[in-house]
Amino acid sequence: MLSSLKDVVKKIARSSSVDKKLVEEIVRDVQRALIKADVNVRQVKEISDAIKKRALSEEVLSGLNPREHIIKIVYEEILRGVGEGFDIPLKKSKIMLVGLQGSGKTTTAAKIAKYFKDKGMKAAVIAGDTHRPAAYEQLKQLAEQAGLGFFGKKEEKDAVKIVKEGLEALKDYDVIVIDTAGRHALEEELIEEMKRIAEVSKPDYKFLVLDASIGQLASKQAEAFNEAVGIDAIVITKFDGTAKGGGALSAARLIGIPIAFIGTGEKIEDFEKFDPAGFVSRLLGMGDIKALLEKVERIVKEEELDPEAFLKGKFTLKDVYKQLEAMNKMGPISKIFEMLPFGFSLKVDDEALEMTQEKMKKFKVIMDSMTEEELLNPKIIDSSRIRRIAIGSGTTPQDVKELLNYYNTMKNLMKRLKKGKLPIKGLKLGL
Ligand SMILES: Nc1nc2c(ncn2[C@@H]2O[C@H](COP(=O)(O)OP(=O)(O)O)[C@@H](O)[C@H]2O)c(=O)[nH]1
Ligand SMILES: [Mg+2]
Repeated sequence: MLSSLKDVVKKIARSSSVDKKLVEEIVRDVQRALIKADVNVRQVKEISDAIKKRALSEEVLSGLNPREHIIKIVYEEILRGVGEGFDIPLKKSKIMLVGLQGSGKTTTAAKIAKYFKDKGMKAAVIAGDTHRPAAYEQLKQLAEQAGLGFFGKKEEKDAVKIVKEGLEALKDYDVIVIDTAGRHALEEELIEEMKRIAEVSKPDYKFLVLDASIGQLASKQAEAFNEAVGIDAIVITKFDGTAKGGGALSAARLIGIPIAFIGTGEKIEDFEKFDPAGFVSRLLGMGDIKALLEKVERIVKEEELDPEAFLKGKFTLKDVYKQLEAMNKMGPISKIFEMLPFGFSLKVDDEALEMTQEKMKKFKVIMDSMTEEELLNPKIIDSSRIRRIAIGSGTTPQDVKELLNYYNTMKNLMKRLKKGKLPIKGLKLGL
């Protein structure tokens, strides 16, 4: 869902220049993507207006190029439009789930308990849905499968009684998640039952389980449940199967209720804590860009490595030297490329590019034996120079040739990047 946002970021990254026309195009693309994802229209306008205004007026932060600057703005404004996360502390607690029938409560009950179990806590579930005949079996199976504590009574019709007994029976557990019955609509009988279960269980948290596929309707549902019983956080389910997931996200934001978790599939492990920043980065296909940018920034400071020169075709053995220094900190060149966004991963399986610590040291020693002229213009290094350099550095001519081979392979790679034969034309390292 919202996959077209990735294309927006790609478009920015591949653009040769950033101008008003590009900004307007980007704003239109963002609008289209958000509307397709069923985000509330007023919010779409707010987000796109803010992007446009900032992109056209804000000064580019020093250290960023104009493309990075625009991507940063898009990222920040979309993040602002997404609901907040809910940090649930890892301590003894009772969590009651509410929501309409079919929204994913029973599945989510097991998923939440499993989440805490994976953090090393004792977690259990209570089958508080007596409305749906199969609910007991469903939760029991899930609990068994995930190794969770379980309490339920198959024949009992009084949900309040089950919850009361369950809390007593499971009092040694750290986290207890209470599943409840839903209806097709929020009706009086359901509200009554939710209130009574809340009274006897005194939950630390009440989570509303919302099906993402209902899109913007999520906001009405959340409002109604919040009014009826009070909601601490939202769990959005079925995020995997819908193009309308933006609706539930924006609903949470509009109502001001944080999002605790997101369900992304039927299996118990298809579940994640909602982390807005990480979520939006992924939405935009930005990979580990933040980490990479920080790293590059640090290295540029330390080594005075010019990141632009790094990717330029005109590139001497002196740059190789700097690269080796940088690699010491960033890891091998193939890893650096893997960290680039847009799913761009360069298969660097060329043996010439393989770099070990040992080889790195040897290359540096060899370069230390070269003249300034040779470093700046490696073409002049013929076989007699190779012999001289090998002797001077205590290596073999074979070693010197290996370095030159590495240099040529790297130089070609840089040329291809510069010419745009690889899909990150004109990009600085880090974008
Ligand atoms: N694809 C997908 N299906 C889900 C997710 N959560 C629940 N479901 C499915 O939705 C259906 C209803 O879920 P259930 O937990 O029984 O909902 P309840 O009636 O609210 O208890 C079941 O078929 C679940 O497997 C999810 O995150 N993704
Ligand atoms: Mg259920």
